[in-house]
Amino acid sequence: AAPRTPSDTTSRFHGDGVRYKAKLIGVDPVPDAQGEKMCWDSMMKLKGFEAAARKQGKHKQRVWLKVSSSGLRIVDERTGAVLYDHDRSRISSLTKDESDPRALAYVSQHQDTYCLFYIKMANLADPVLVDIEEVCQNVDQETPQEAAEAPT
Ligand code: I3P
Repeated sequence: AAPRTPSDTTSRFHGDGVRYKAKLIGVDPVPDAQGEKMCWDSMMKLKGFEAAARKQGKHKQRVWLKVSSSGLRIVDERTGAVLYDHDRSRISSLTKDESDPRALAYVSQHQDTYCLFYIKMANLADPVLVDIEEVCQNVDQETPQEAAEAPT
């Protein structure tokens, strides 16, 4: 593990990090690591599925989105089970949903496959976007070697 600096241990992203109440709108395999149109198309497709499911009386899964210095985790609110665990080095794009101030999406890379995660926050998405940017920025700015060499 990388040596710990004082700023790491005092950061609110240390350890379990910050958790946000949210719902999972959907998960969609996408062809690339990023791309405005690609992400938007995927989000609108998932939004369509959400609307169709709601018509059938189904509800979105309630989750916690946890933002920590190691990355993002999506945890089932009811069971506490970790549904997805994304190392910050795997987050390849982050999208603010211009059609919904409470929603956001990000793309996570696994080897040469990519998946978009579309999430509806219980509150405004802006502070969450800022947090994710802060955590993922560290990948580029502080530990590029570590991120590039992380085991798969
Ligand atoms: C609900 C309402 C909520 C929504 C919820 C809907 O419909 O649109 O805003 O939660 O989604 O069921 P209604 O007003 O007819 O009860 P979000 O705002 O968090 O999306 P859900 O059922 O998927 O939780």
